[in-house]
Amino acid sequence: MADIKYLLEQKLGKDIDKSSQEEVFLGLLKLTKDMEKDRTRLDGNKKLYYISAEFLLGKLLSNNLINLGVYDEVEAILKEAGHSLKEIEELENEPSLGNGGLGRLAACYLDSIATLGLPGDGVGINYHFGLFKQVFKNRKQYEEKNPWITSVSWLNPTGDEFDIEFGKLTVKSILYDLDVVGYDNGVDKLHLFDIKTVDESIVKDGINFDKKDIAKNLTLFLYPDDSDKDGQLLRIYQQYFMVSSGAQLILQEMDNKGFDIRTLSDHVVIQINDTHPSMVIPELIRLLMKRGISIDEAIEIVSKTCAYTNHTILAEALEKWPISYLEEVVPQLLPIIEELNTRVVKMYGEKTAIIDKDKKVRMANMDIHYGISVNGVAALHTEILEKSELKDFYDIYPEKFNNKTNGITFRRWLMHCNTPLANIISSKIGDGWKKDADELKKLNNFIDDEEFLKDILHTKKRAKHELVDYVANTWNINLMPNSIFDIQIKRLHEYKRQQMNALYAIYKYLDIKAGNRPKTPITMIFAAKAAPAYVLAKDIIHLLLCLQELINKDEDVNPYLNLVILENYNVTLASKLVPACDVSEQISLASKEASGTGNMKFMLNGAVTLGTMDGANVEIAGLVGEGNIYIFGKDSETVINLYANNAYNPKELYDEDPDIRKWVDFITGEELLAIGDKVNLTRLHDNMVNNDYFMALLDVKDYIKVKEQAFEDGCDRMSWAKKMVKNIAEAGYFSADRAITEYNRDIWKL
Ligand code: 26Q
Repeated sequence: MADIKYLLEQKLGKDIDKSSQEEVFLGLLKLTKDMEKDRTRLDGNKKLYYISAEFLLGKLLSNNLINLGVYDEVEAILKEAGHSLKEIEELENEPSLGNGGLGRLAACYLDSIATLGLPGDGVGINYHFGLFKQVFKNRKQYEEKNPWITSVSWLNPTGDEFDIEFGKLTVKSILYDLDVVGYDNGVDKLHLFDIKTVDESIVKDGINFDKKDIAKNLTLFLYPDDSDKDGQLLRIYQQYFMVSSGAQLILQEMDNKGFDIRTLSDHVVIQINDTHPSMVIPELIRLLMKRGISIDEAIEIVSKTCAYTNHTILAEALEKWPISYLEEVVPQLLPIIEELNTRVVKMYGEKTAIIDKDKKVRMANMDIHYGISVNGVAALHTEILEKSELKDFYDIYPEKFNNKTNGITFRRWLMHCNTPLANIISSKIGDGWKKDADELKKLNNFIDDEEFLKDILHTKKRAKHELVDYVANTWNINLMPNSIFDIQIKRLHEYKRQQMNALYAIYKYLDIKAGNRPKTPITMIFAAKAAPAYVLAKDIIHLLLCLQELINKDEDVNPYLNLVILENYNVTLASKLVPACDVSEQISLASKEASGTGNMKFMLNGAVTLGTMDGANVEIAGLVGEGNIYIFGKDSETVINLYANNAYNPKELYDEDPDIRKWVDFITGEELLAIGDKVNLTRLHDNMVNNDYFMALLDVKDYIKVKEQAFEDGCDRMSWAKKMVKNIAEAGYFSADRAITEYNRDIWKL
């Protein structure tokens, strides 16, 4: 203890109690980086490179202190000096280098790879501005730039540089490394590439900038809006920049270790996180050929090295780039991609071609033909890939397909975000679960232990109070700590159906107005960012903000029902919301959510899922059993058939069911029009009645019925506490450690 205090004061150049919060933060950051340097660099004969356009890291200070095993000690030292580690943590900018699930998954996986002691580094892009900062003005979303890099930060310059050639220009990529410290283990690295000529001053109002000036904008933003051609070209520039830098780094490391590049697949495995890094395949082939290897051999070597994870079955998210775009940005790859395509077509015909009849390059097709593995991210998702979306490929390569149900790191999503809960769990079953999550099953022995149940309820209440205080201090909104907390937090997308949840709010508002008061008050919490160009998603945000105003201001209703949509959802906010949740909303249209990982975070923190049989919800249901989850809605088979037969008609439901009509029409009724914007509300209303592509009206009645049941059950706290414990006890399966162990066993073989 004295040691850390001494070292920290050395960094500060003065006593801790004489230092400001900012000074203590910087001192801790430097000290943590020193401690990480002392950890063993994880290494071995074979190494994994996890390439991803996104790593949604979240703040790192506390996470790193936990993994170094010094969090409690540091907290105590600071406390003694009159400082609070919790407050100091807040000073760190969140690196929001991801959009959502896929990016956060990559961050959780880095944590587990290091924790399991595997040699495996991340490869990505050092965006200067992470996912936009969301601001609400006049009940609408606006976007602002979201800088995170400060003069002293987690980034370590390495001095490594690589030339990256595009059709029209050449840039020098420079490499920064972040240490990824495993829990009670060594360190891996996250390699983030940048260029020196990036110019932050080209950002005009909001997040607008000149998309054509590649030398100035290449690493400026995470995924700029790609709804136009310039945005799409910039995306291709970013992708190639990442994979060419990564491929050169990989070959350099091979050389440095004295390995013959012909033996690449013995020493390297590359996990391609969705199709954003897929150009690594032709790029590696090109680089091997430059070193004198024949094209046949180069293709064979690379095909044994790469593996592909699919994260979505939504058609619009499957990347297809016009050949002409690739010609413009990376002409050197075209002959290789064409050759790869020719070989595929010769062997298997046009059905699984890489270049389709519209002259677009299908990135996923390239990954599947020229990789060792294809995995989905939940059992149902993988089944749908095999049976329908990727059936033609499954018929050719059944042995390549495998499932890897997603997982989350329990260090961040329990030990850090909900330390009191982690402590009472350890008080019952010891702390073996921190390294072996399966041990949480031991909690099954305490489902009837009244004292334990009371402790669990007490912890939940405490978490709610903390959240209520935070919301009051940050936004001046007062929530009811004694209510049931019903939470839906995730990207705003029609398939996730926040709009269906809004229909519940309308139903409940009207029901309370009619005199039916819920036994226990209900707090509905949302948080979600909408893609800047996604009109309907922004309309749904507008609806929620209007409902927030209507409901919270109505004195007949607000003692029984509150609704808020919190601004700027990110990892930091999620860590405050997850511990406080009673009912976890996982209500995507069945077959559309590949897995979900928020569902796992909530479950681990003792929330009960209200969800459809979609993604990993299916596996949660299987683990906790019927009485411990609330399932509603049509199943994936039914939904897939409705699409196949074009048999869904929302207008019919709207016309024939007076309840549905009443709720939907409320969106453009006088109460909401008095608050909101007619254009947005009308457009949304029209879409729900005449389009409703993700079938909210199909499931809404069952949803409301089952949700009401959940809220009623929630009033009996002791029987609810048993459900909470069952959920925590079965959450071990969703540890990222389990997922990574499977990746290694089946694919990487490190
Ligand atoms: C593609 C083309 C053009 C522009 C953007 C994109 C694009 C960008 C981001 C496509 C997809 C993404 C992100 C997808 C994603 O986050 N998927 C989520 O992955 C999680 C981790 O596996 C799953 O749990 C979620 O179910 C899935 O939605």
